[in-house]
Amino acid sequence: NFIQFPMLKGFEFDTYMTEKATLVNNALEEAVPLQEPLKIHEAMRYSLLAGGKRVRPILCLASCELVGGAESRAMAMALAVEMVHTMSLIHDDLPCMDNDDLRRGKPTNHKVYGDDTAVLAGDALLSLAFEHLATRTIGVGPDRVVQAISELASAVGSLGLVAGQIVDISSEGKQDVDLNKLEYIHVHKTAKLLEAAVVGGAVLGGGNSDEVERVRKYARSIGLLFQVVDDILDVTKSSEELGKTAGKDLLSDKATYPKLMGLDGAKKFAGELLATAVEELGFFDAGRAAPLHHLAHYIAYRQN
Ligand code: GRG
Repeated sequence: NFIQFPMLKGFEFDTYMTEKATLVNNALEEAVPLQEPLKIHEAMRYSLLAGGKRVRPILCLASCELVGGAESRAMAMALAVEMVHTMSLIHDDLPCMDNDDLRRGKPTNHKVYGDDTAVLAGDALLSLAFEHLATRTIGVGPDRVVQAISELASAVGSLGLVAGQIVDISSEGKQDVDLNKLEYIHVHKTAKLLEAAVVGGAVLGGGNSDEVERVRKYARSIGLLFQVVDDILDVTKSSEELGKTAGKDLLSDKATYPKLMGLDGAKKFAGELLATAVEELGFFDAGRAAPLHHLAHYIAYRQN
């Protein structure tokens, strides 16, 4: 890596991630205090504070700093994005969606609090995300705050996450999912929110329109990269586990990148997406771009 990308040298990425995640975790804890009605706030906090890599909020803060903004300007946006992400996971796990029992290593929200409370906890987090962004953003003019709110709203709605989810659900068990449809699902379910995080960070950090469009392209690439790598890991983990229990990729007939392009094809595509993301960062100061550069590599080379 360092030979291919010398600009990755001399930056303590692990320390950076730990410090930013701690900052985000403390701020989330404060943003959703335990208060009456206890049940709903407990359920919201249960999923929001259950760990998670905090990739989206860290991307948001890194993007703000890339364009020269103080991190505090994008903190409310970073938290809002994580609230939206968490609510989408709570709803995704419900029996009427994916019906999952475990999330972030713990029983899912509805398993602990019941379906009714889990739906409401998701709704409340979605609403709080926008309230928090609108009322807790500091040091930024109203035009930029409105722009950030609008980015997040469009990433979530019927042309964003919800679009990805409905097309995904409608495709279940069907054999007609080609590369175009697979890309549509992933761009909407995953890349849109990453895009809102990165673009929102740049907008609140004071970025000009050229800078904002550059980071948008970066985010679109790493958003899709995230999913392509997820699909690759499913296959590679499955083959490691073969002989014990076959991984889900081998058992399900769900379309994935390795299934549609072959494992080598999927790896090549991941490499191209990483290269596109890195190219966009080439237009910024290398030192300031180091965190986003490392984040792209982290997404490309993660092992889980
Ligand atoms: C957003 C209004 C609204 C409704 C939700 C259920 C739904 C519509 C959308 C599903 C979205 C979904 C579950 C997308 C998958 C996203 C994804 C890649 C999750 C894993 O993200 P990580 O690895 O997880 O960052 P952690 O736990 O580390 O945060």
